[in-house]
Amino acid sequence: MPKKGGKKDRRLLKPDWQENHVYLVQFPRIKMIPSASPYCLKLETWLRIADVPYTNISNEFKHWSPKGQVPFIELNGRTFSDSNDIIDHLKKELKNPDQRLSSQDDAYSNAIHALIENSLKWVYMYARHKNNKWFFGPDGFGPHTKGLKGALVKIFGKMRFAKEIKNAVMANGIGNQTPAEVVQFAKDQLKAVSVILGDKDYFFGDIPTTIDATAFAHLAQLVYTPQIDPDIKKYMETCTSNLVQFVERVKTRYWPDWNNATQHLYFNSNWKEQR
Ligand SMILES: N[C@@H](CCC(=O)N[C@@H](CS)C(=O)NCC(=O)O)C(=O)O
Repeated sequence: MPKKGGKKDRRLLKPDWQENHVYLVQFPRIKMIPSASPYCLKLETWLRIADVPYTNISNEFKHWSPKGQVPFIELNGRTFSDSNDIIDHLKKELKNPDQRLSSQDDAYSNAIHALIENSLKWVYMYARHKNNKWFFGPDGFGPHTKGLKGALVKIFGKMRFAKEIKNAVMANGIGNQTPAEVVQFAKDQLKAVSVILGDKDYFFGDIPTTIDATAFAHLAQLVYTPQIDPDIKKYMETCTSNLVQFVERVKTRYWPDWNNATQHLYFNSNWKEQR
């Protein structure tokens, strides 16, 4: 039984765990997109691509990883943090959808990961810094923040997220740019990702790998959550339409429950039964 890594000296949210079953702790669903956290959406999509059995657990805005974030997982009685570290661990211990990639493919995959997760993502982070009203509105976490306790979550959650995003965009430098500069940056980054994908179904051909989960999770934030300027989505539709089609392809194949997840905030992980 795999027991490497992770934290074991921490109270488990799922003490009666099943062996080799992933308990994925993440934000509850919202109406715009199954998760406005690209890291949560990436990890959940990855679990589906790798065909690893998992159960969602809401963090209820109060359960955080030892690093103070979501997502995190519990696996075989231990807690693992950070979506990328979790994926690396699961690839070693459970399933590896990247097995067939050559070492050169791995290197490209790392470079595409950096382009998307360390560069393109600032486009929607900037938008979230300028406008975060929707976070706790009816299409955001609003439905999960009813009653007195909910009102407190709303106030403190909004402050926490606003501060976290402000610190991040300011430290990155994009926070000081004008919307027009960010739109241009978005177009340049999108063009690069679009050229790399080309006319392939997935980044490495016909079969999805980890980078497809990463790309999907971040591109979906651009497609489904508010951006600083409508020009960004228009550009995607007209000049990088292969990326929009890619999002749709991954969504159709791995998120047959997308409508249930968004319209009804369905959190069950029995996605295959909904195909
Ligand atoms: N590098 C981490 C980033 C995770 C992250 O930034 N999570 C955000 C939500 S998108 C979070 O938990 N923020 C709460 C906080 O830091 O206060 C990963 O890949 O999991």
